[in-house]
Amino acid sequence: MPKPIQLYYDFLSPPSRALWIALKWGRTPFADCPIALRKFEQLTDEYKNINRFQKVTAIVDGNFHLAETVAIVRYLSDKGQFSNQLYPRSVEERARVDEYLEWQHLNIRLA
Ligand SMILES: N[C@@H](CCC(=O)N[C@@H](CS)C(=O)NCC(=O)O)C(=O)O
Repeated sequence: MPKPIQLYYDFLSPPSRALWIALKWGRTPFADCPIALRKFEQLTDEYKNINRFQKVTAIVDGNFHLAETVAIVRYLSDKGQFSNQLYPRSVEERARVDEYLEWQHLNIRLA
């Protein structure tokens, strides 16, 4: 059985919360790796080796490190490790979800 991904997150972070809930809901196995933003744990050298941008969310999958929540969703989906109900396989349905994922950066997150 492959080693589960490690998920670096903080519940203070909306994208982290969304991904954590999606993985639980979709029954994607992952190892919990909380990073306390209030303690500035994202700024340690140790975490910089996990995510060079020093933000949550990030994952480690074997030797592969990836940041940016939306990129993580697409990566896990391509690997068959993300719920097809949340991120569909059909080109049109996926495009509709992608439309929202691109829209939310400037219209929900920024504010
Ligand atoms: N677009 C990124 C946003 C990353 C981001 O801005 N994370 C914030 C929390 S929501 C963070 O880690 N802030 C800590 C810092 O800037 O030091 C994603 O979706 O993962």
